[in-house]
Amino acid sequence: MRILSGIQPTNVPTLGNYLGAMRNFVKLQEEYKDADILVFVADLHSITIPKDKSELKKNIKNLAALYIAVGLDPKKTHIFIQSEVKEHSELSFILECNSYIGEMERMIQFKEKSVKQGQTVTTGLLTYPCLMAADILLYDSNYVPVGEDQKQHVELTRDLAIRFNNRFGETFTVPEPLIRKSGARIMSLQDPLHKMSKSDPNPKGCISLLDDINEAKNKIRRAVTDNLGVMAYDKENQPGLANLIDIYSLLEDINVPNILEKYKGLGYKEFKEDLAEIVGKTLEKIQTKYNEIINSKELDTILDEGREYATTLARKKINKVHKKMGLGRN
Ligand code: ATP
Ligand code: LTN
Repeated sequence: MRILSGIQPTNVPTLGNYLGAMRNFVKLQEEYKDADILVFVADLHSITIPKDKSELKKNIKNLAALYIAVGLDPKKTHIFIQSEVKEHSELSFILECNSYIGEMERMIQFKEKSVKQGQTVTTGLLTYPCLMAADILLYDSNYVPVGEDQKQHVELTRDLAIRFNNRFGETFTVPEPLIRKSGARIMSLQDPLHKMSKSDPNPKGCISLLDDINEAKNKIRRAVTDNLGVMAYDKENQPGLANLIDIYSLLEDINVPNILEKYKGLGYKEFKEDLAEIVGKTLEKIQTKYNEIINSKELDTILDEGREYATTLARKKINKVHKKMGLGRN
């Protein structure tokens, strides 16, 4: 059984990325001991919206180091950089030729992101789901852990796999998305109706995994709540507080009723102070490991191993695809 996922290296990952994605990869590593797990840095995906060269370089390396810093064990999980395995681009083009423009235009993420881009929407932003399908299908992935927002792309991947198999004969495994119910959506600390996002222009709303620890704690202390003053979990009327309770619950592995019981009769201040400490400790642990690895030879060795492992699997699959379709001489 194979599990595969990736994250785009745009800015530094946030506490939302950690709780909604990265930490789940670590859990899967423990839960599915026999699975073959591949986790990659989706750098080709990130250039669908043009990026500054040196920023991109830095973010790619940071994300790779953070995968290890949050607990991915390179002995169990193969970690690699997407653009270093050329077969991703190769299969992506082939899938573009087996999909329809209408299918791409229907993707919710394309609609949302293209509105934001105005006149400068790249062709790559439109064909992005074919690249994501290539990432998944190259490795016969059975399960793809993603957030709710990526479900539609995995469903499209299934359609493309089934279509290709019907047309050219059995070639690809049809994957399934793996979506966790809790921790799916961490909200901005300044605007709890919007999700915490790496590209949020307001840095106070978002905690990055590499934030200065004291600054991060202050962001929790200053998080927007409400003036009701009652410790309750009410997403509609107290969305800011509910978001903080979610973060607390996920980081400490305590359920919501137990948190409410613990802080019954106390003010937000005590609760926020404790949460600030918890967030601080989490970041400290991650950053200690990150600092150890970021400039080490070990990181390069891990990424080399990941690239070699992925390339072997991907090359085999591409050769099969060429044969099935009649490309090349063999
Ligand atoms: P961007 O702002 O660049 O679009 P993002 O921070 O929204 O980025 P993505 O790169 O789109 O994050 O997502 C990486 C992974 O993190 C996905 O699996 C996504 O579902 C998850 N994720 C992103 N933001 C959150 C959040 N606020 N809460 C929980 N999970 C999140
Ligand atoms: N599109 C995803 C990142 C991503 C991915 C993948 C996730 C690229 N390729 C393959 C799972 C499988 C995102 O923006 N979060």
